[in-house]
Amino acid sequence: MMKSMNYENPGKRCGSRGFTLIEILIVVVILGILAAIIIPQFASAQSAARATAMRSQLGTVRSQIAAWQVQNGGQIPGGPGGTADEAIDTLIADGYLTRTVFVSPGFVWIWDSSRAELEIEYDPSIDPSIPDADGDGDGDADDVAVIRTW
Ligand SMILES: [Ca+2]
Repeated sequence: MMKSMNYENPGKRCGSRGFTLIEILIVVVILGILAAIIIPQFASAQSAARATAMRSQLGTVRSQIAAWQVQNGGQIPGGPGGTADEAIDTLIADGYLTRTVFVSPGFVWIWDSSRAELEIEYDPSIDPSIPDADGDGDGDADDVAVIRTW
């Protein structure tokens, strides 16, 4: 009697049932589709955040240059003919900045030491992953142009 019942349901185990291969494959495919949707959005948000962070840094350094000039009789931080790094080092030495302001890869400070004007440019030959400065979801020549106007 017992032997005949086992032959009727040879694949059935008592009390537990696992997932079939098809069920597992369906779950894996769904997770893959979700990842393909979500990961590019993270990359886009990261690119936009990188542009926003650099713009914020630029604004901070510019305002501290202006404050330094007010306190130092309109002189040029770093001296006439100095570089952007020399100007920033002067601000750090005098307590206007707490540390060196690092630029994200591809960004380059442009310092006009005759007028104490700090600009920033993006050089795609240094880092071709141009940050999305205009918020349209991609990084291209338009973003390089936008960064130049900051
Ligand atoms: Ca863009």
